[in-house]
Amino acid sequence: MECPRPEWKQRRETNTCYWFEDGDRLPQYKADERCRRYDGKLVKIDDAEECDWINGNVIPDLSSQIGGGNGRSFYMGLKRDGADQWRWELDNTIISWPGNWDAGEPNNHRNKENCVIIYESTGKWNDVMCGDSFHYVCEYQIPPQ
Ligand code: MAN
Ligand code: CA
Repeated sequence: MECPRPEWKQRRETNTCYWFEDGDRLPQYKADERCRRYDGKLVKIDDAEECDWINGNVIPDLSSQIGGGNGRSFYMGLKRDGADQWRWELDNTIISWPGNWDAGEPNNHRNKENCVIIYESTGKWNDVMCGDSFHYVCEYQIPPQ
């Protein structure tokens, strides 16, 4: 099986496909809608290992795929729920590892930051307002044969 589009990157160990969109910048729910169009979801990062893989292979600056994208940020599929816990939209589970937060994050600035971005230059995470527009990373799981 293959990824939904040729430009998606496949992680062979897990048969997961990833795609960074660095054309459009969209609010979080629109970014998720866009991922769904390809039967994907905003990316779920299960553990430190997957995080490293994504930073090394998917996030353009860090993996030097295109470079020159300083200062850009990418949405992932993690959201603060009503009980103030970080929950993955992909499968509605609570995050089960500490995450890759930037220093001082998540700070819930002005009490309005319920979504999460990845900084391109460092791979670190920051909570932001879901209505703000950013690039995004989609994930697609190739079904078992
Ligand atoms: C600063 C920090 C971040 C916050 C943004 C909001 O960069 O306080 O935590 O998310 O501002 O613009
Ligand atoms: Ca923040």
